[in-house]
Amino acid sequence: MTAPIRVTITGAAGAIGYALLFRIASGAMFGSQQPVELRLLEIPQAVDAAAGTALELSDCAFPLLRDVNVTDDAGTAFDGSNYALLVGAMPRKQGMDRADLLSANAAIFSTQGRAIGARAADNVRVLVVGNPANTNAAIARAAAPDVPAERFHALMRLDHNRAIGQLAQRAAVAPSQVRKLTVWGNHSNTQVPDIDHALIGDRAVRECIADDAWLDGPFIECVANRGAEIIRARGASSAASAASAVIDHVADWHHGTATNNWVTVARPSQGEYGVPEGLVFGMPATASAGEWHTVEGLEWSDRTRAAIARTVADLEGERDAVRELGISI
Ligand code: NAX
Repeated sequence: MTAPIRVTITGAAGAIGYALLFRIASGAMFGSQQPVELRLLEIPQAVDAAAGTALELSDCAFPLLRDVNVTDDAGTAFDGSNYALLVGAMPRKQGMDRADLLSANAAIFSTQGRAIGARAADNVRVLVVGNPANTNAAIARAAAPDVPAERFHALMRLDHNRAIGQLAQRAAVAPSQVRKLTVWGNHSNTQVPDIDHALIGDRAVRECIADDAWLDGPFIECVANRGAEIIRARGASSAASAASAVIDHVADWHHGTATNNWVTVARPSQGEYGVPEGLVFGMPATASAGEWHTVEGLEWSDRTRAAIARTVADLEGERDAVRELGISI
């Protein structure tokens, strides 16, 4: 019998949680032979709603789902956790400025980081989804100094998948034909989708889609502002696509990335590409045996280099605002 993998999901009663839980339980994340246990963490006011979702999980009779536990206690939620998916966060409310938002989230992610450090399994891997995701991941990492820093990621796979979707549509090919693209930097509108090394089939994107004006303009604008476009169209933010990106990210972490490809992962910089150490930064990476390796040596165009300087400054601004709260990240 294969031992179950324990997955903790925070914000389990939210929109992304609702789209994510059933896919994890069905085997989409770890495969059709791997049992899972779910630990759902919510704030006290939303525990009943999460418990309702747990009833529905039971009603699906998923063969791989061993156990579901709902709690508002972080220690209980992260106890023995192998994967911690930090989805819940404080949303920006009317009248909140960036400092207010960072401060509210610093409290949440410090608490959860400490609980992960104290209670999670030795092999715990952490993916932060709640915004501002990159800086929240840095905060959680700083609160769990005994967990290796490279185990704390922020979700930028949605940005990556959005870029693939746009290119595949434009070239009229299946998304699986698009490889080796990168979204550098922050999961914000300063992110830098970069297709200069990307391929469609075996041809360079710029050769296959011979329209530099589109690639350097509307394509980048679309990917970087897709979240706002979804909100305008649906009246609600991306949920199923975000959950799908979480599945992709963790599945790659667990099983390894495909050969001859890389994906975008935001993880603490170790100084690669001159990015200041510790910033949780979207970079090209491959995974094998549960470890990620940054793809090094890619060259940047002048345009990409200037855009990357802006996304670095964006993240440094968030980092400095958190430091002003007395939190050392
Ligand atoms: P919802 O507002 O639907 O759900 C959030 C849930 O988190 C709520 O149920 C709330 O009770 C819970 N929560 C809040 N504080 C908590 C805490 N301290 N502990 C446990 N649970 C807590 O938001 P949803 O649409 O699910 O989005 C969740 C987060 O993902 C947001 O911060 C959102 O901005 C972020 N996103 C990040 C994306 C990414 O690519 N990194 C894309 C999608 C999404 O925008």
